[in-house]
Amino acid sequence: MRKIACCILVFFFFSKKVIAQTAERSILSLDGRWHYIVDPYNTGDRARFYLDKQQNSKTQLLEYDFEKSPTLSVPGDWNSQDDKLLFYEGPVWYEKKFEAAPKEGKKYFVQFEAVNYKADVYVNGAPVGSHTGGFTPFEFEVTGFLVNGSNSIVVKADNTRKKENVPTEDFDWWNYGGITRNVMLEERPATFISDFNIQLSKGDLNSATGSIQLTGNRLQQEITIQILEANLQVKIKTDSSGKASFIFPVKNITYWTPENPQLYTVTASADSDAIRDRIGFRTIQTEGQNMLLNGKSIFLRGVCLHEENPSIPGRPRNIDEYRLLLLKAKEMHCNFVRLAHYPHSAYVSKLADEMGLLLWEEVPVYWSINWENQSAFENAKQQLTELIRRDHNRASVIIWSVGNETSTNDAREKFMEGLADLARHRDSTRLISAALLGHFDSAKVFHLNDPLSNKLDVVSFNEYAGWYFSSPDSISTYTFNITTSKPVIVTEFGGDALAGFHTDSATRFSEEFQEKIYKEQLGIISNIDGLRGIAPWILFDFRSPKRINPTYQQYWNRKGLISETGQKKKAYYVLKGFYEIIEKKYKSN
Ligand code: GCB
Repeated sequence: MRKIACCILVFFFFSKKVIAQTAERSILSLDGRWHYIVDPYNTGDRARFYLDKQQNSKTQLLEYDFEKSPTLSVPGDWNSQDDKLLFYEGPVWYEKKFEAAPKEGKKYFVQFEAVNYKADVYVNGAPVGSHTGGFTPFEFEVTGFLVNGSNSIVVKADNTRKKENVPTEDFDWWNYGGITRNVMLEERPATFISDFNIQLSKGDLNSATGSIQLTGNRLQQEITIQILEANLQVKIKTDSSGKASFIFPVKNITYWTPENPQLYTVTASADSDAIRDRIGFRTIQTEGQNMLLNGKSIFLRGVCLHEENPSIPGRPRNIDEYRLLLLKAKEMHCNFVRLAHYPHSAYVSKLADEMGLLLWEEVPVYWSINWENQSAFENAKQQLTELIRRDHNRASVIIWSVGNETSTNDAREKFMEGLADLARHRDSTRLISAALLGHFDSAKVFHLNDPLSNKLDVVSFNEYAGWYFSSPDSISTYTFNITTSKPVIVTEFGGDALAGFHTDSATRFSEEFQEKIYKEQLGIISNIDGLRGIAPWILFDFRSPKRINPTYQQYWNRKGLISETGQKKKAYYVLKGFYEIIEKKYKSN
């Protein structure tokens, strides 16, 4: 197998460029061109496309042929790579050949950073696993399936929207399908480190806590954890299940902050395996209605993001395209980004660690999930678990969000409270929230009566005064009655504007209309008791099949502060000005 140097914390895999060597593992990238067959009638299972047959005689009846089929780039959604597939939803079969030389005593895993929505994976014709959920990483062991020489991998990616899916059938973003993120084949030792997490203990700047898990047949080993630049070394022993938890004192650490995003190289070495990652150390907690980063009060100057940017149609495909998204947030003086409404690429949290941005990460429990359906609940839990496991060492991530704008009812409470419990159980050090739904009453007072708030650390909500309610002129007459003793974040407000459409501020879809919404909203929101941050909707215009106005939208949600071609709208400057003032205020405190 071709060796690519690797520096990995298990389940974090970045582009070849940023990977550094450890002796124990090697990674073969399976990115590149993959053959594809569009299968609108779902023929491939019966016709056994996964056998990847070639035409080898004149008489053979073969009604598919990957080798003669066109190719798509992986990573990448199919919608933006083939005009015919812009609106396509359904199964698409992918195929790629790769060379391997499997070694005795090693284990091999094929890893996907995300496939939207369902993936059935075959290696050399054999099924190796299926995964459901479009935005989180997964892997299958393929040790016994690889052969020396040429191998074939076939993936059936199916983005059919279904009632029992998470998200369900109705959502306000493009249902980009396919193998949207990186694919790799990893060689590991027979006993390997399958999980490792370390961070400062909850509310304690002087101790680090975490755990490590070995998988394989030599489960009891000594592990050395090292943070060389901080002069720290600790030895621990795993138990008969391969697990060890630890807590140890730390000193001389420069704490991670958005202004100084200090990262340390952390290694965990067992006899048989070693991993390495760049990790920042910070605490996050609430105290009454205050939010404290490293014990100091913080205000979140945020913005929402979808995983789309003006440099490329569709999903970003490499780290630089993701960097652009975060750079634009930083330029606007943000210290916080809400990654809506699903887990974004692992590049984003890694970059946010490096660039100094705090993150809100969310699972696609959006609008009206099939709350009574046990398999939907299991799937939501699985997506949340995969996300936390992927990002539990990212200092940038301070909030796990268990969903967005879901109406209250008993089954929904049970479902979402279950997710909040799960997040807390898996990670006691971060805050838990959800973007809740409230309402304005006839006296223009906003109320939030959501029992889920009791399970959350931060009470967050979306409101659209000036867009879905009334017009910008009357926003100043709206008020908020949020009765909570917890910190509050306004996780969405805004309105559509077509970049370049200028007229008066009473005309919908004009930049002036949107600008006025922002000016007025910032006025009323600033009066909310316990307000600790805002994340207006949204940094960039994004594709949505629900936004069909032929003059202004044309399948784009136009609530971006920047257009899909990179043009900044007037409201952008309003928000930027507001953030500059807040930033100065917090610096001088
Ligand atoms: C919302 C949703 C968001 C939509 C936005 C809109 O409340 O959370 O996903 O895109 O409103 O534009 O209506």
